[in-house]
Amino acid sequence: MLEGFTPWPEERAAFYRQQGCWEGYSLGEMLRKQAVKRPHTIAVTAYGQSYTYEQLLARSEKLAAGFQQLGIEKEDRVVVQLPNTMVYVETVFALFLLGALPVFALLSHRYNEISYFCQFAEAKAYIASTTYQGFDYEQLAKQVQQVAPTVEHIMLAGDTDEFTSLNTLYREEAMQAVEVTGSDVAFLQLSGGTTGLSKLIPRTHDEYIYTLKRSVEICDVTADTRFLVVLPVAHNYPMSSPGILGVFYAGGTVVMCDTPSADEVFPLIEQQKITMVALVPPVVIQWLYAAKYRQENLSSLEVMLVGGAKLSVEVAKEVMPTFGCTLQQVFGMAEGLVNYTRLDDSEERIIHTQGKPLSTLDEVKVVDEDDQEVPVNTEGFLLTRGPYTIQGYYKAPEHNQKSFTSDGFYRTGDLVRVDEAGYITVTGRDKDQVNRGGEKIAAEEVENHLLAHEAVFDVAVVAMPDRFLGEKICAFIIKNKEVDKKELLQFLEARGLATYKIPDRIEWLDAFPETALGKVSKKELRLLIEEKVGV
Ligand code: AMP
Ligand code: DBH
Repeated sequence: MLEGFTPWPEERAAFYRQQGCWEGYSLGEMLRKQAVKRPHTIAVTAYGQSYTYEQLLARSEKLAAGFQQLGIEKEDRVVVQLPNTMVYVETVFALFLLGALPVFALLSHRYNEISYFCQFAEAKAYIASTTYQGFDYEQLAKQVQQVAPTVEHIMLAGDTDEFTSLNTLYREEAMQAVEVTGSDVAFLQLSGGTTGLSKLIPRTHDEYIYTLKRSVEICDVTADTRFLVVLPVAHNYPMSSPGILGVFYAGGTVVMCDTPSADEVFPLIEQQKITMVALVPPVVIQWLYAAKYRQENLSSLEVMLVGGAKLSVEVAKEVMPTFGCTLQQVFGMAEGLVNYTRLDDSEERIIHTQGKPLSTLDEVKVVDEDDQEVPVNTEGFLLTRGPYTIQGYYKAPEHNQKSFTSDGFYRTGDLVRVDEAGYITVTGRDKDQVNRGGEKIAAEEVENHLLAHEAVFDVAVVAMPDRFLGEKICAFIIKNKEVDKKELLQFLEARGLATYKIPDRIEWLDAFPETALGKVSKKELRLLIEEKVGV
């Protein structure tokens, strides 16, 4: 078993197997099954290139053979940082077939994050593009290589003199079979994090495939589904709720696009007869606006999933009349629990709630400060346990003590209300995080970087309301010598902090408001900035 993975208690594992949730096969096997069942159906279309299930499997196996020749083996960690492209899909399946574990980095991650993932996961390889949207990942790879001695291989999509080009790795010779079972860890997903750096989340094939199976049923994904992925595909949401993997599970077609911008996406929806999309709230707002002036025929759209951050009731109300499709709210987390409104729910429910758990075996508790359950329809902290919610973060025993109860419930850090029918409304958050349009940022991580600047005496990072993104990052700073905003932001960039973590606003204070216990009152700071921005 993978070191650093918190195993499931025997009894619960046996129960989930007996209930038929865990079926014992891997994501690689899932693709193999589809290649036999529907070899000639198009699995993926990306920028004019399409592969059938049979071709996708063949490409992934060839790449797996190349990885194998380099020495990539079962349980080796491989940091993958690729855009929404065919290569992404092939790479991820090649790793699944080998039982190697992709660590799903985002394109917006920089030196700070990538070097940490490589070091912490003791990655054997790092896979990225050469350049993408103006950023030089080859240069980043060079920097990472200096500080991550376990990284033996750097493979880039594109031409490279310095490193290995992925193009050169597709082998004609068959890969050697590797036994990968359902109980093996499939990959390491990232948590938004609440303290310092992101935690890594180990998910097994069994539990992940179970979420795909249920998501496909709930979202009515079939072999006729044409799913457009516009969000960064490495996120848990577009990957699995139902995401590209759910579509592969059902034998449908994934169409890839690397921007959610309506100007590019609307023509694609029309041409490709897209039936399903998964969006975050800011993108919905942009699309609603674009729908007023754009002329494309979007009538093929049947379902629009929206999740990752709270969708406001006002925006939710406009979706169905504007796009003529069903809105499906999804409230999930890379740690596990995923909730959906159901397609046949009343409009009232679809607009006002974030849905109910995907499985009847999900256990959901809403508790007060003392972990005592509160009555129905009362706000409290959401705890959860179930057939696909992790038992612990990867190699984080101390953090796990805090994030899980002694009987294995995950403390989500979300404030919710649950109604008589089990439908959840997200009402707030009890974690020190900013949710910037679906991207989660741990306040402490940004604070630590700012504290490293000599002019910063103290800092507190809080969420500030934003009409479009829902929340943006505001850093309150007490300085001990002259410094301006521009210098601080450049400082953060030079430290290699991911772009989405750079504060949107800096506010100077002489002292921080304090709680009765003498701690910085972030609540007061949030009120202060709310008043200032007046949203
Ligand atoms: P992570 O743990 O980083 O995968 O982020 C998951 C978190 O995103 C959840 O715990 C919520 O705080 C937030 N989230 C996801 N979907 C929604 C949603 N539909 N409404 C409100 N918050 C959401
Ligand atoms: O925000 C998330 O992490 C998320 C949202 C919706 C998620 O992981 C998911 C669905 O699976």
